[in-house]
Parts: sequence; structure tokens; C-alpha cells
Amino acid sequence: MPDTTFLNWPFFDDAHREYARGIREWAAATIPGITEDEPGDNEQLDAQMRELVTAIGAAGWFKACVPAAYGGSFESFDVRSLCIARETLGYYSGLADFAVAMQGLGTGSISLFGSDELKSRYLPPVAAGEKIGAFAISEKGAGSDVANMTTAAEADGNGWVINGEKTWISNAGIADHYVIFARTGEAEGARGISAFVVDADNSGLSVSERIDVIAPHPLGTLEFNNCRVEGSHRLGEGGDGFKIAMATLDVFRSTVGAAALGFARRAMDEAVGRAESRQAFGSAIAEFQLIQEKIADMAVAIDAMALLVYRSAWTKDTREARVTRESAMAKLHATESAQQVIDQAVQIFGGEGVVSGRPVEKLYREIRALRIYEGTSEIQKLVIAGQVRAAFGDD
Ligand code: COS
Repeated sequence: MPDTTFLNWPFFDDAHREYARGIREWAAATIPGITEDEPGDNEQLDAQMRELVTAIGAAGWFKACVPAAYGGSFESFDVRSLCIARETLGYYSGLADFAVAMQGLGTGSISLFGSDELKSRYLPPVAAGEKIGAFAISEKGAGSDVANMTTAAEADGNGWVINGEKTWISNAGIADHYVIFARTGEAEGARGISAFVVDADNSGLSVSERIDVIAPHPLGTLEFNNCRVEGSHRLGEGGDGFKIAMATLDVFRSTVGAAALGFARRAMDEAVGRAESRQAFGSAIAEFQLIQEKIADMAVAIDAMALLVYRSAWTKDTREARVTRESAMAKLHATESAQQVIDQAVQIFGGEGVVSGRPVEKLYREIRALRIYEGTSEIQKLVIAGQVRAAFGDD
């Protein structure tokens, strides 16, 4: 049973506590039945992902991903609810967490910068779990160095023609639309990029490869070959793409930390259960001080993660439009720390901990990508240092 005492912290109100109770009960009853078997190939993986999206959508949990006017629950984003959703679903399954993450990230730029027409068209079906979204920014030569992207969109009559390639794209192959970023040439570097919404069935867009990763998730490479989109499918103004991407990532980075928190809580619960039941040297191993030390370290790490994650979410929801520093800290600390918590849990399990398919073994694989995607730990450190230095300069 996950520890929910953090919900008493002043970051939350009764609506959050009610939301957390509802999604926890639903997830405990529903998710294990869908994700019990790890998919053997991409076909099974895609089927499991679609089943999760349909179930989560039907239960209403994607409503935290889009504004109320377009099928969501809150006037704008409620980042605390998004974090509660990712933490709770992540406790039960990495793929269930990923479903919420991608419905949010795959529509976040539309919610923040799209026209009413784009919002009306793309947001309600994603909120209902009837359609799947994706966010395509990374390229082989532009991951962390995103301003160096080469995929280009050229103006053509009343539309745009996109050519290039995007890779490590979550939901590639199962998404119904992609929010993509391409060079439009208003300026060099970060100021010459724009954002577009592209339908998956656009004849100029294809999935050229699927990428297999240690914890299976739908992932692949997109190819744009004279891919024509209407002018109305651009988000914001020409040249705004980099800021649109960064502002969207600001909202969702703390939710990556929340997913890590859910994984870490699960690892600790599994490890404590094991320590209380595993007998060695004449007693349960939980009686040994070296095991108690690990349990204490895990518990402190988890509360520290939760404080940073929900501090960032609360700040975004109630205080500041931009939470670059807070969300970078939340993502950096929670993902790095969760990796250590899960590693300790594996250690407590001993040989059982590295057997394929055991919960802690799955978590050990599941956590790794979170220290890389949506900005590596190294990039988060650059962002944090940049924010600290800028604030220092303000004095
Ligand atoms: N919100 C709004 N605007 C932002 C912003 C944010 N969080 N961060 C930067 N901007 C704006 C800046 O204000 C600046 O605007 P002006 O040109 O008007 O001054 C512009 O964007 C460029 O910002 P900056 O100079 O900081 O850009 P850098 O190229 O130095 O950014 C990093 C460097 C590494 C921080 C950036 O490229 C980054 O975050 N990379 C990681 C990308 C990533 O997360 N990839 C994974 C994608 S999802 S899997």
C-alpha cells in the first residue's frame, strides 16, 4: 500500500486528496490486469498501450492533461493532479504512467499555444482516450542541443512543407497526431524554429523504424518527406518553436519526477515486504541494521523527491508562469534518487532481484530512461545553474 501521508502537506487541497484516492483505487483494481504480461513484441506492446489509453481515458484520468474548455477537468493545467496521476499510475506500471505522460506532452503545446480551432480538434479526443498524441523534437544530431535541429519547414502557398527526420519519438507508430518542431529560418539557432501539428495519416509522414528499449515502450523514428501541412497547423508565431518547446517541457518536467517517485515508492514497498519476510541467520533480514539503513535511506530519498516534485507543481499551479528552476530540480533529483532507491531494493531482494519480470527488476529497467528523456540530468544541471546565475545577476 503506497504511503499517501504526503497528501497532508500544504501543497494540496481536498480536491487533490479526493483525486488521489480515486485514481489510486482505480489503478489498483485495473492496471495490473492489463500490464501483468510484459509484451513480447511491438504488436503486443502497441495493443497493451492502446488498451491502457482506452481504459485510462474512459475512467477520466486524462482530463488532467487538457483545459476544461476542451474536455479536461481544470481551467488550465493542474500540474499537481498530473503529478499525482503519474506517481500513482507509475506505482503500478511504467507503461500506464507513460500513457498519461504522452497524452499530456503530446497536447501540451497545443493547449498552451494553439488556436481555438486546433484545440477544439485535437484536445477532446485525447482527453477521452480516443486518440493518442506525441511530441517530436529530438533528432539524431539534436537531442540535448535541440536548437541545432535540421528538420525544416518551408513556406509554400498557404501552408508548409516539412522535410527531415525525428528520432526517439515516444508513441511513434501509434500516435494519431504529432506536435513537431522544425527550422523555419527566421533566425539562426533557437530563434529560427517553429512548431506544427501534423496528423499521423499525412502522406508525407512515415514511421521509418521502431526502436526497442530495455523497458518496452512504443518508440521510433519519423521521416518527413515533402510533408505538407496547412498554415493553420502552426502553433504560435513563426520562430516561437523553441520557446514553445521549453515552456511545454517546463510544465511536464516535474511530472517526470513524479513518475520516478511512483517507481521509487513501489520499489521501497516491495523491498520492505521482502525484508520482513525473508529469513536469514535466524531472523527476518529487516531485523539487521544494514537493511534498516537501506530502508531509512530509501524513505528519506522518497520524501525529498516528493517535496521537490510537489513544490514545483504547486509553484506552477498557484504562483509563477515559469518554473524552469523548480521543474529542473524536481526532475533531476527525483530521477537520480529513484535510480538509487530501486538499486537498493534490488540489493535487498538479492538473487531474486535480478530475475526477469520481478517487480524490482522491471523498475530497475524502467527508471533508467527518465534520467535521459525530456532533458538529461546534465542538461537539468545546466538549466539550474543558469537560473541561479541569472538571479544572482539581478541583485
Ligand atoms: N520557457 C520559455 N522560454 C524559454 C525557456 C523556458 N523554459 N527556456 C529558454 N527560453 C527562451 C529563452 O528566454 C530565450 O529567449 P530569447 O532568445 O528571447 O532570449 C530562448 O528560449 C533561448 O534560450 P537559451 O538561450 O536559454 O537557449 P539555449 O540554447 O542556451 O538552451 C538548453 C540550452 C540546453 C537549456 C536547451 O537547449 C535544452 O533545454 N535542451 C534540452 C532539450 C530537451 O529537453 N530535449 C529532450 C526533448 S523531449 S524527449
